[in-house]
Amino acid sequence: MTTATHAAERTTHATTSAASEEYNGPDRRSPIETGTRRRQPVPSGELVADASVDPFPRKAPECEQRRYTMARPNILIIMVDQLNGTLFPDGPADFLHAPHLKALAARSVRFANSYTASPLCAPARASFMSGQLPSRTRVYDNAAEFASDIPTYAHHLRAAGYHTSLSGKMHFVGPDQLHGFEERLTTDIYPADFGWTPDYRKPGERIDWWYHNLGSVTGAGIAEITNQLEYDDEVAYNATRKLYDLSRRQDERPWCLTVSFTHPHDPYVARRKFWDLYEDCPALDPTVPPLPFVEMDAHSKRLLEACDYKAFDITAEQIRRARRGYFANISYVDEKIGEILDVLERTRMLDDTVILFVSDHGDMLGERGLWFKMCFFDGSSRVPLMISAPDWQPALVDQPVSTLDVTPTLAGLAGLDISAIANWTDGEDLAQLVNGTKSRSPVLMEYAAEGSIAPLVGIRSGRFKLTVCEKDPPLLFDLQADPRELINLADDPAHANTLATLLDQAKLRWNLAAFDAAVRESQARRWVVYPALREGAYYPWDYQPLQKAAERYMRNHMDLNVLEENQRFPRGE
Ligand SMILES: [Ca+2]
Repeated sequence: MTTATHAAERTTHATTSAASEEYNGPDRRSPIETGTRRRQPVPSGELVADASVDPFPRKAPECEQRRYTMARPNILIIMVDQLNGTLFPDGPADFLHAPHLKALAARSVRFANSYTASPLCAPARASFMSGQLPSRTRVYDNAAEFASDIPTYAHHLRAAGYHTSLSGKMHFVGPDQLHGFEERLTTDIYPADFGWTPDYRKPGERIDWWYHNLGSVTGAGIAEITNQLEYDDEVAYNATRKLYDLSRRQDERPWCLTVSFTHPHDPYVARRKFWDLYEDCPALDPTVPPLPFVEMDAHSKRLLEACDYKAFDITAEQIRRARRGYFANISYVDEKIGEILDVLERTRMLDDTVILFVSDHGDMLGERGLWFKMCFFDGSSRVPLMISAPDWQPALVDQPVSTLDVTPTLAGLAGLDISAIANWTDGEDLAQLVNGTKSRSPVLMEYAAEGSIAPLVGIRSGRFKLTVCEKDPPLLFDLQADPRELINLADDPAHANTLATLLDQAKLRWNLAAFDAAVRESQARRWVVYPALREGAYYPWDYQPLQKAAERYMRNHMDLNVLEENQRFPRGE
């Protein structure tokens, strides 16, 4: 057998082991042909993927072959989980040890009043990715399927020629674990199935095996490794590895990398190095002490009951320790973000990259006696949002905005035709706020998951925030006069006009009876399907990241001279 035949056989073998894609041989273009490429217009014609670098080479679809005339920035989305937006009044609060986020804030437009579309993980993320409210995505709760046919920013950008990838958490429920990403570098930290389905047929019933309880508060403290630390260590590593790959790949496409951490989500357990930073922290006590149960609004009472609050006697010291662990985990995530931004800078991509920092929802952190999220109070519903873009001057924007706005805003920054995606999103392009050409419409929120017995909807309009639920009296707060949301103005005759105006807006926007019926039908379907799927053999939808080890490092279907050159960045220095 000749050497050539051996080589051909090995190539055939590699093709087979790669499972799905044709292997076109190592890239034999010279380093000069493949070297410089930042912010180059994409030429028409087929793009050549370097299979030795990109683990998922794909033939360029037709849409990538369009001729782009403008330079398009790369996009790095850094997402965190459960980071309270009130701690980011203008970048990170002074007391937070977050040097990298503070540096990022200094180069960003900071949106001080940014709201999640829904204060719970899966609904928030489906809405964030699609720019659609939960009533439209039908991702009502943490176990509702995100349908594959709903366009996300990953679809929009990919169709326009972007390489799209995700390192970390997105809590997609259902068999589609990509939703427009070409690749995921890690699995998810949360289950992809229907197991966490709430049940509106049994209002007030606690589902003990998966509902939150206050054990996160009583168990706060120090640990060097936890389930969540293991995950985020992996997320950061894969993100930096991906950035190195993006810096040296042969693919001319701009990229959009989403890096999504699970911290500072509870449990409030942190590495000692970060815990120790907050020994003298001035913010360990909540600004609003626990409210007497009888004085709470109906939804807050339900949330406390859902958290089994009677089983816990929470002390002031436990509250301080929980908040300390939470702040420490902000510092942990800040360090990881620093590692990522450092690679971005050293690979010389920093100045051509839009960097967006956001959280899915907040955490009440013991304010008024509440923990976690699941309500529209600012601690739960407000999130940090900062955007650093090559053409945007750093600034602070006070006007309320939404995580729904991310999709149209990214589309605008990437040079897409916004009108082409406008029908697919409930959000608005924030460039209009940044350049002062348009103010934003009132910000909308929805919640229809655990702790609720019927959907809640919210409107933040100017200084006011209204919450409506068919089962509860309305809540109306003046965020300017009463930022802690302690005085419900819904019964105040002096604000009757404001209430009537906002209630009219809610009535125009939502049919709450139909919303409730849709949620109940979705839950009921899953209460049939999920128990059935747990009988007999179980086929998990949890994402299995493909490693393609035969396409990494040194392999004999590669020309090693070319490989060493292509895997180096920068070249020739
Ligand atoms: Ca979350």
